[in-house]
Amino acid sequence: MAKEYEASSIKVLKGLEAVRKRPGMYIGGTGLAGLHHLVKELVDNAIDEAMAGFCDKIRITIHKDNSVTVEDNGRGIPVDMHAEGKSAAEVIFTVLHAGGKFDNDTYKVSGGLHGVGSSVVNALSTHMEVEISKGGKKYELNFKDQRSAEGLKEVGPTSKRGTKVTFHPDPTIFETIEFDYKVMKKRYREFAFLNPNVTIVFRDERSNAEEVFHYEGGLSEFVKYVTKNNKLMTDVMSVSGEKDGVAVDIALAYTDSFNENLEGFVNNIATPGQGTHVSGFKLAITKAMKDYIDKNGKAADKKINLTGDDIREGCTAIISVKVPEPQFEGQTKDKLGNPEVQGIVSSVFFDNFYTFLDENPKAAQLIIDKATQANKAREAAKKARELVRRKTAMEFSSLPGKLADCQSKDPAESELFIVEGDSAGGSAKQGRERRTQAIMPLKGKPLNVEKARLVKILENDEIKTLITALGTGFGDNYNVDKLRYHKIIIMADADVDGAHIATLLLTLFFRHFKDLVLKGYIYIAMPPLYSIKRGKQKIWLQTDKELEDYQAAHEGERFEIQRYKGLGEMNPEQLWETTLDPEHRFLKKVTIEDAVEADMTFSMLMGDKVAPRKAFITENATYAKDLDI
Ligand code: 28G
Repeated sequence: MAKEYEASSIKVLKGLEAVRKRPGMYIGGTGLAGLHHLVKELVDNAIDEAMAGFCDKIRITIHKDNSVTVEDNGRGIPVDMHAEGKSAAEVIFTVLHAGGKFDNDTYKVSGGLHGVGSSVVNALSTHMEVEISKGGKKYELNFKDQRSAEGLKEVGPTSKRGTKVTFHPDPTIFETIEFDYKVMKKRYREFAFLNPNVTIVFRDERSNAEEVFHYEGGLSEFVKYVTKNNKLMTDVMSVSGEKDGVAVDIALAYTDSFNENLEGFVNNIATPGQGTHVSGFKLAITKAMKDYIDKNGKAADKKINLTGDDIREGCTAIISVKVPEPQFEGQTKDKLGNPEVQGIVSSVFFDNFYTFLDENPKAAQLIIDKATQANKAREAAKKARELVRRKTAMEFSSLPGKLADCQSKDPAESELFIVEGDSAGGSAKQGRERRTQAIMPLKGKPLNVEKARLVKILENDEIKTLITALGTGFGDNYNVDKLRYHKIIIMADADVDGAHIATLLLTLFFRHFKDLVLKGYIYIAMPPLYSIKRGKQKIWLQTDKELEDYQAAHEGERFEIQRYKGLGEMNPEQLWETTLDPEHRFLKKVTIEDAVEADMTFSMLMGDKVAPRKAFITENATYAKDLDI
């Protein structure tokens, strides 16, 4: 028996050793995102337990020593004994892929990297402490360097139920073990909105911050939260139903915004790539509105042929489905593929929404009026777009004069710099590497697209030039395969004006070229503040803090400090050295961590309400730098 146990232990450790050798394969990487992934693995398990209906409280605590505890009040991980004298719990923490649950009657959190399980967390931790409360008894199971010397121990009686896991991430594996409270927080709020019966308590003992997420109102409160920076035109309406084992929950409201904002979730996982649940919603809302207008509309309204886009202008909706076996598609596995879900969502939503319209004629008329205005604007935009299209076709042979294009025709190696101001633009044109780098200088501030309808956007010269340069076309005519640069780099000063320009451009990309953001083509240049020359060595420093650290580390040595002022004050060589040269420059890739938050941020930054914008700018003093969309 002892021998057998030993043999199986060796096999097990080999499995975990594989995770330690190539952590990236299991958690995506060893940076901050990988570190956070460990917490996510555990929280996902707790969420699975909540979705199965056995748990209504999840606690997540970051401790002072950067260990993290996740605790749920579910059924507790099974403690029965397996072959070879091991408990089921020990197997879950030591055998790769045995961590997830395979009960067929529950929804699992299982897309892409999800669900690789608790054993991966153990594999990448120096220590791990597990406490299981179950059947009136409390058990402990401790690991050091992935091994449990004593196995599962019963330690006494308890009236509680649940699982509590504390892990200490291995500092030799991770680049950092400093958890980021703000980044982690978002996901927990979202989960609480999606699961109104669950309370999540998130604590950070390093700063004594604590947040309790619990939203009785569920998705309706989610919609209120998402639209808090817009003016609401209707109340929030919500629809819930179930069909063929698929649960559908939708909440929506209309705001005075020109954008639509549909956010899909499948088994609590956000689907920025949308999919069949979102298309089902779109079909149903279009059909319900059209049927309603046919039956009850005013004569004038009946004459207008509204499109789905018209009907969704200003619509904010959260579409959450629970699907037993979700199929995720697309490059980033963030698009729901199950074909049956479209019809299910569509039929659940249609009936309920049609009844709502029937019972709320005032709200119905508001939506009709909004859609009618959108339709008129769209017709006008079509004409403007025709114009742009014809011009674009002509100008392709001669790109706009303001653009200094690169020689390469290969998008993969081509870069477009959008540069604040003519003077920096001029230096950039001289300092660049002509073969692969194109420069487009911006005069003044670009148009605030958040407050303008399409017609106005297409009349704007700067935007026309930009679209022509990008090569993708616009709106219905948009084709990402025609993109001429795979790096589009926003280059603005590190001051308030520069931050504003960067934000305006990001808004344009986020609202009208979201694809480019999702694909990771948009960057922000981050010119350094200082260069240091020490002997033959030259290095660049981004911040005052880095300079202080450098000075402290090289006390008594001779070195030369140069401070770089705004872009406009650099000569072509300096601009090349600091911002253009791929060997030395710092670029920040713009990613959409959280589409819901990003949408809110833009509505707020570019919208009408002054107070939240002021608060945001004060909170994020270096705001373009940290703009987290
Ligand atoms: C605190 C950190 C993260 C968990 C449970 C509960 C059960 C379970 C977890 O079972 C094995 C395989 C398929 C059933 C299930 C307990 C059924 C009955 C569980 C967690 C057993 C896994 N009793 N809670 N795993 N399945 N919480 N929180 O990890 O057949 S993991």
